Amino acid sequence: AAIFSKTRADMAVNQNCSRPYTVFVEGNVGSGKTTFLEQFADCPNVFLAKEPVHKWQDVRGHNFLGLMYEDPKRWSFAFQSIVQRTMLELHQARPELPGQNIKIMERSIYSARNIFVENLYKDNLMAAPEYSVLDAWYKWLIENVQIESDLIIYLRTDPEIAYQRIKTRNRFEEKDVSLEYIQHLHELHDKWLNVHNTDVPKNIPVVIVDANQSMDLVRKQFKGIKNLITKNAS
Ligand code: DCP
Repeated sequence: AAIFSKTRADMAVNQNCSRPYTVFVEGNVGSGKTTFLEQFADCPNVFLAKEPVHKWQDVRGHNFLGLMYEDPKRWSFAFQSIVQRTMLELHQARPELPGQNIKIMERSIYSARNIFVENLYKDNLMAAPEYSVLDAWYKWLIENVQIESDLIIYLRTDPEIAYQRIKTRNRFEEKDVSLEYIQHLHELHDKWLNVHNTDVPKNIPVVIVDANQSMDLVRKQFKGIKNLITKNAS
């Protein structure tokens, strides 16, 4: 299948049947993660753990996503603290219905740390002391909390395409996001999942999907992935 530019998915056998086969969907802002997850909405054996962007937009009446984009130097630490906690909640969430032997998560605590926190720090939008606090929490969490993972699906887009999609969908908080910001996020995703594939989580297979095409064509590719996930989970 030409869509898999790199796959070690054959290794992705579910070692432990007492927990769901767990997939993280990763990719730049605007890469199509939400569309990908929608493909599984009607699958009775899939538990979807969607990223709670709406929660970040209303934390006791405060829109932390908006604050982060308006003034990242002031608010990115607070925002990423919230994200790290909500990602942990998603990692701990258990399937809600009997028979759900697959869990598909939008992003993970790994991308929050290795992509977004890293990028904010590198771009001087987060101060070194704040970065070290988040990093200390992150390290403690991944060492002391069991974070289940079996497969990563990387929806890979050219940054220009992700940027165009962000402009088209017109999420209010993202109105001033620059192409440069999206390029930086792209480089970090690639460094993490495409080029080196080192760092955490170790030994997890990565399937890379070319998510540059129109959403209709990308949807067709999803069918192959869906079969792969179902096969691995059974
Ligand atoms: N975000 C962030 N830091 C994180 C996670 C997300 O700054 N640790 C921001 C980036 C986006 C918004 O939150 O403005 C949502 O990001 P995602 O890329 O996770 O979700 P999308 O809805 O943009 O994904 P897609 O377009 O692929 O469906």
